Amino acid sequence: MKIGIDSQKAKTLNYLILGLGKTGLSMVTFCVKEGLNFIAADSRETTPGMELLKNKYPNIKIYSGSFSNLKLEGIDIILKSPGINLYDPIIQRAIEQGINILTEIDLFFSKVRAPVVAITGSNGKSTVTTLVGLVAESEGLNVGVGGNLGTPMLELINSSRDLYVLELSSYQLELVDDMHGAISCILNITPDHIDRHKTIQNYIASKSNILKGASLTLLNKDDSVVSSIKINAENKYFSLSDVKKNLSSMDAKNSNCHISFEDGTIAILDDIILTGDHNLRNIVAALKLCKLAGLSNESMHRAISAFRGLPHRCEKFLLDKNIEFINDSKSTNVASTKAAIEAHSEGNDKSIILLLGGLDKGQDFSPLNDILDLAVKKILLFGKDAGSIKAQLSQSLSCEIFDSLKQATIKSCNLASSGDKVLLSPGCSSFDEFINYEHRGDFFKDLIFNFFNKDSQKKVS
Ligand code: UMA
Ligand code: ADP
Repeated sequence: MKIGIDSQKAKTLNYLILGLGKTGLSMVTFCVKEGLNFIAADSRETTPGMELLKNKYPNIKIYSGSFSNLKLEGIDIILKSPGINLYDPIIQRAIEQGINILTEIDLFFSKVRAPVVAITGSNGKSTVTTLVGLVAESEGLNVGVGGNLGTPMLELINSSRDLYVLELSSYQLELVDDMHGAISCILNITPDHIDRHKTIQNYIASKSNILKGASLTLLNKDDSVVSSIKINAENKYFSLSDVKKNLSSMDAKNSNCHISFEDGTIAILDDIILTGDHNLRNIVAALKLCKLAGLSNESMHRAISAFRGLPHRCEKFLLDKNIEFINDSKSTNVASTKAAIEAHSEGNDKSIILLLGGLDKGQDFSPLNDILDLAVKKILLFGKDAGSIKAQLSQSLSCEIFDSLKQATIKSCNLASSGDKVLLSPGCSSFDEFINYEHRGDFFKDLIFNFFNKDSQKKVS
């Protein structure tokens, strides 16, 4: 049984904040503001967050170093950062000792009264969260947009907010049991983060927590895992197949292709800049969420028509020799690589040169074989797990292994000819070579611009 953080009792308890990254620091600020008794801990000896904390709050007690020596006596509640694994011995020890484990989500809902739209899924979270936020802004609302997207949710809290839009990861949702009337959405579920959650069932369970205590839920009817989740709240579905059915009938009548609700047209398809079915699916989900949140068709139309997509998600550049380069560095799982290939293939013309690799997180790459065979002329594998990925791909595919993304990219520049598409959609995490996916994508872009001696390049979306 969790202790409500807003109860009278809250100020009499002792809290332990675990992890001093972005989330940990936001929980420190929250606790200071609420006058709660706490200590903070990080398993690293020193972190940038720790230094910040020491300067800002010199009197706070900070523990640093292995959690195995951290005593839990006297602690009533642990406030866990998302990066700390549920299976970490300290969490298991706390559970055995009957200590309550809360997260930023519990703290967030103890303070927030404005409506909350909460979005999870294996892919598309950032795109859909951003889009819903842009529609709300276009409506003139004071909207807080963040969560896993970058700004910790506790930093968004402001009593003058009209709406919050949160991207939530499986790490953040792992322990959640009440979403306090949010409008919650699961976009899709495909295997990811199994190294963290141990089984796909645990991963699905974690994502499904977003539905607990929601007032309205929106699920993807076309996703077999998502559509079979049992729900108690009032549920709505979104479906690309339904939209496509409408599109083809409208096509037949030779009228404009558009996305409509019963009360009006929201978007003309030709005005949408993003490419690929996966993005159309994201747009449909975002629009349905906006509708559920009471936003107007006009604001949706304005925001959707202006949205150019986020950096590092199928970001396209047209360089010399009519070669298109696509930076999809945010692709860190097999499903997102598949979506990117599908979005950029035209029939079976095999015009794609794919850069794939990094840390494979134990994923199965064989589901890519069919689309690779159909649409990809050459696969340039790079990074730590290039060898094990190659072993899972069909032998008939043309693959070459490189030690680094740099080598693979230079090869792609030399190889590509007019009409080709060089696609960096690594399907893997980046930490073997880079700080994060942004670092990987920027590195790729710098390399190709230098190769073609371009100071500035023509961005096509
Ligand atoms: N730490 C420990 N022990 C551990 C693990 C971590 O002490 O066992 C410490 C680290 O030393 C570090 C701190 O915890 O000092 C980092 O905390 P964290 O890993 O929880 O990360 P934050 O800096 O708080 O950032 C988190 C999210 N990170 C993770 O979930 C890993 C960010 O998502 C999010 O943007 C941010 O909160 C704001 O909400 C990043 C991410 O990679 C982008 N998310 C994953 C994904 O998208 O796939 C889930
Ligand atoms: P997330 O926040 O869930 O990681 P993003 O919007 O940042 O989602 O996109 C991450 C990656 O997934 C990118 O490579 C993008 O092209 C791809 N992607 C986006 N939406 C979808 C979707 N609905 N299905 C599959 N892949 C997607």
